[in-house]
Amino acid sequence: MQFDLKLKDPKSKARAGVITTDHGTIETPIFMPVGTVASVKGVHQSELKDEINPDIILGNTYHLYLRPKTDILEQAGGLHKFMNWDRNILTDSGGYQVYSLSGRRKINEEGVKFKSHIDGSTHFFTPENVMEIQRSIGADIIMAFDECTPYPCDYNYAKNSMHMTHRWLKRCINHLEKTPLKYDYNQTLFPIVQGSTYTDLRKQSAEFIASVEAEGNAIGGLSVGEPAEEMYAMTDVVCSILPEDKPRYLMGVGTPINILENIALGVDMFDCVMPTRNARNGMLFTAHGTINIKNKKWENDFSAIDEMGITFVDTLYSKAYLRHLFASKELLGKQIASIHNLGFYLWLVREARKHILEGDFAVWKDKMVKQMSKRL
Ligand code: PRF
Repeated sequence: MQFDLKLKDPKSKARAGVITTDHGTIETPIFMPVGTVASVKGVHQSELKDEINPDIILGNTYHLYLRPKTDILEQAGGLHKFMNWDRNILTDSGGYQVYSLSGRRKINEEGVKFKSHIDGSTHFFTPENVMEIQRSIGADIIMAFDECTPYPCDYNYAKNSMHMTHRWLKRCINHLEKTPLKYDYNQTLFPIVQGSTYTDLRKQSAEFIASVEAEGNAIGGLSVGEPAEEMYAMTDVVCSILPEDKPRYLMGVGTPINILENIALGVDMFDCVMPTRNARNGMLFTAHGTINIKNKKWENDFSAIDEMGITFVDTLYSKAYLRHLFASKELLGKQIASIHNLGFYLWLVREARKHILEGDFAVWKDKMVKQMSKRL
């Protein structure tokens, strides 16, 4: 993997770059649509490619390991072939998904014992077997096994957990070296900074992560319920320590506003279920604010879903029609809203990149944050 930093914004810490892997280039800043179980929910691969056009999508080790299971993915020739997606894929390690299981898991130094959300069966994830599973899935970028601490988190818990995440990282690196590639392209491991909302721990973690000299670095443990200002403060501290010439990925973030604010702090990569999950609940993101399409006020509004027309659904259908689909619980409503929201998120990061390259990112960002704060 290679990262070329093209330009740094002089008025903020935003950057524009290009990541190159065996599955092509990724222009940064980038938003990665989430395809947890080998599907970006409600969106065809053709729509994803032609309309939304991300250079990379995300999959989840935890989910894919439980279903369809790694042997099926291996038989298919890896996740790319299984789901017919020939661009980049990143897989999360399961550190976060297992953490979300709270009542159904037990963490110790060796790893995490958890119960499947599908059939209640017991499984054990370790840094070692998570590397092997990610070799079988075959994503281009794979994540270290970490513990994502909850918010709020007691200082001592956060400190001990951070050190365990660091020890787990060493185990991931050692084991990955011994585990051969399964397919004919490379994979790159990203380590993850933790440290909850404590500045000293975040600094310590960022320094440790930087010291392993990975090809890209991630920031975890944020957007777990803390106020946005605390998240920004932590991102800022961590980005000031992580190497400038490597991409930085902020995991599980966030709203369109969170994304712009974190781009301004030096983050290059994002993922979040928000555009698709909120779409399925009838919430649309636009450049002028958010829309609850289920609201009665849209009942006889026959204007386009979004005049900007970023994707085909935006001008093909009216707000009144989309509201009707939600009122009637039609599947098509969720599909339309998902395409719209993902199209908007990808538009947003591409515009951010354009403004970084044109030199007016900071001004544009402030204008967009103001506009997008509205509820329509
Ligand atoms: N760790 C991992 N995945 C994640 C997170 C984390 O801390 C987060 C936190 N927002 C989202 N996804 N492995």
